[in-house]
Amino acid sequence: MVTDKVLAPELQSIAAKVKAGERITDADCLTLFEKASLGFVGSLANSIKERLHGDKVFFNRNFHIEPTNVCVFSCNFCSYSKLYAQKEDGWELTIQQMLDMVKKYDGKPVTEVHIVGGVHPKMDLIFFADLLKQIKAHRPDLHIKAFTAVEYDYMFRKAKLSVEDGLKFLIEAGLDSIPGGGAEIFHPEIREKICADKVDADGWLKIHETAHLLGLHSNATMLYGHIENYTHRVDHMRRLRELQDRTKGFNTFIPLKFRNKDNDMSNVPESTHIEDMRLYAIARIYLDNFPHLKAYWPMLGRQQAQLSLSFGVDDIDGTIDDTTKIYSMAGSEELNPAMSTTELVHLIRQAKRAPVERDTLYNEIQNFGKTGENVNPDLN
Ligand code: V47
Ligand code: SF4
Repeated sequence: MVTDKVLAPELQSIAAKVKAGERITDADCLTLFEKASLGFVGSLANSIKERLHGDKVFFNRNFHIEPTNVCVFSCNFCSYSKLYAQKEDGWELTIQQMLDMVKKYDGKPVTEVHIVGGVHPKMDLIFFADLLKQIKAHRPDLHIKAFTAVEYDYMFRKAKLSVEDGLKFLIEAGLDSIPGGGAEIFHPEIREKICADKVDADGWLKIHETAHLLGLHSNATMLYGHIENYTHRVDHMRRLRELQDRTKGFNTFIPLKFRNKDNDMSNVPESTHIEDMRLYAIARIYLDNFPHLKAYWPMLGRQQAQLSLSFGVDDIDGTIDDTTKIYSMAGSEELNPAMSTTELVHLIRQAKRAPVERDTLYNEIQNFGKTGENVNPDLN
């Protein structure tokens, strides 16, 4: 428990708000970043997580398709992309190759495909609509979570379509929801230094708002732990909280820890584990209108992801099945990210939580229960 007596008055006031279920202000959030210990924010965040979800921790059975790593943009933190001019180093998958990847999962209980990649000038709206249609025709029950706001912005501008018309076109083709990538840090002071040439904050937020108004759900990310300071983090989360107040369309907030291998920011040190956990906890406290907080284990590493379950996190993404390269190329210790359902269940149970398999929209598929309960012989 948090003991009010030994706390600075501003921390006492924040603790009182959290206990009463009240929203904290931007200034409170900054105070937490500047002054609060890991134990203090962790205890508050865990109480919020338990109020929302009890001892449940969610995961899903999913795989990724990365259509290309060729990209017209040049984000300084990106270890993954190859410029269009040097595309001999990159890959470009055909629709048939991507469909074959989907077919590999025939008869397997995956519920989601996550499609995201570089921004290739020749892969346009028609190409991707065709991809979505063919995936849906082959496996109608597979949820397609596809393309970041950065990819949409480029695709729709090239097709000379409004965001609304472009999204409607892709929904018609089979799009089910939108992942949270491309948000990075919204504040222009930082955005101009790390990813100057891609969609700006207003463009990113407009695409998500339009998607929400069309009935889609989406996620939101924040790339943290590089050259941003605490006020930039608060600004980023404020913009997300404001949009969520209007639309309620976000499912999950996903902080993404900056990894510094083989990119133009390799001189910037990575954040410490303590700062990582403090950030998860503060995000859980501040983003009171986000139902879920995700620790993306391929990026954070499985042990840190497990630890984050005590700091407000209620979701650790999914099985992945070694189908993403973004993080291994950027220096994550997870070189071939794949976890069987058995491993995910075990990892969550070790943290004394109850693993719950969900679909993309957080409908519960199976509650495996805490250690020793509901042991299912068919975990894989
Ligand atoms: O936008 C790129 C990040 C994101 C690095 O919605 C890096 O469920 C750290 O958004 N260090 C794409 N991060 C991935 C993404 C995502 C991942 C998992 C789940 C979901 C979801 C979304 O990857 C990019 C960028 O922020 N990224 N390079 C790097 N060096
Ligand atoms: Fe391209 Fe995305 Fe990498 Fe930026 S982060 S260079 S948009 S692949």
